[in-house]
Amino acid sequence: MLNNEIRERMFKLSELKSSRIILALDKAESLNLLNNLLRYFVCVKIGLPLLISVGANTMKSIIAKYKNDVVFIADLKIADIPETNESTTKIVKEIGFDAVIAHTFVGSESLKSVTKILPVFALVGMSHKDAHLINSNTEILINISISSGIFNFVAPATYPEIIKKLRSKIPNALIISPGVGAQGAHFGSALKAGADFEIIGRSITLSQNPLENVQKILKAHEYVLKEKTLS
Ligand code: BMP
Repeated sequence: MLNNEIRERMFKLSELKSSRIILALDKAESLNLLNNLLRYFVCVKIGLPLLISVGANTMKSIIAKYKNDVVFIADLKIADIPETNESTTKIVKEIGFDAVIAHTFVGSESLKSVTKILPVFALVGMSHKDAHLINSNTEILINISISSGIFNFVAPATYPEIIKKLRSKIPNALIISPGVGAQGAHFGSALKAGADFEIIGRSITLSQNPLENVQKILKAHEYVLKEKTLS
């Protein structure tokens, strides 16, 4: 899938499902959510702990089973020399993933070796407390992404100023954002700041009643999106 194809596919699924949720799956125990709640998610972001615990072959069959209903993003935060990045991305594509998340600080050549194989979401900020180094260099990281031909980004809901900066610098960027729910930012706050989708893990995966929580999140999103169209 090409960069603009993934964007189109995500917005099409979003409209079809009336959802702005990307489910973050990091543990094998949460895989049952794919059977039960997939109709509410636009993408499923598979984390490294899940991928290495189930292995490439199992992941391949999981993706094959659900690939028509959702976009699969490999959250490997790839960050290596161009040749190794290329080898990793080829395997990620072979498993069946539609896109991959990569670090930007490694530079343009490393990123280009990923993006020639799969659409990339470039990490230009992180959501945790001591993300100072990366978060104080977002401007440089955004420029590295642009020079690598990448306009899809991961930016943190816990630092909405980064999302705002990104949106004003690249009005047509595709922005996905973690940090809502378990990490403290309110549901809908990343959308309000300018993100297109919110990445949500534990608020759904650890919930006693995941469906109820998904519905709460969808309501919060609906409210924010309505306010945005009115303003
Ligand atoms: P949760 O909603 O449970 O906090 O999950 C957030 C997900 O997003 C996790 O899979 C985490 O690895 C990822 N993530 C993040 O939390 N912050 C970042 O800056 C980048 C991420 O990929």
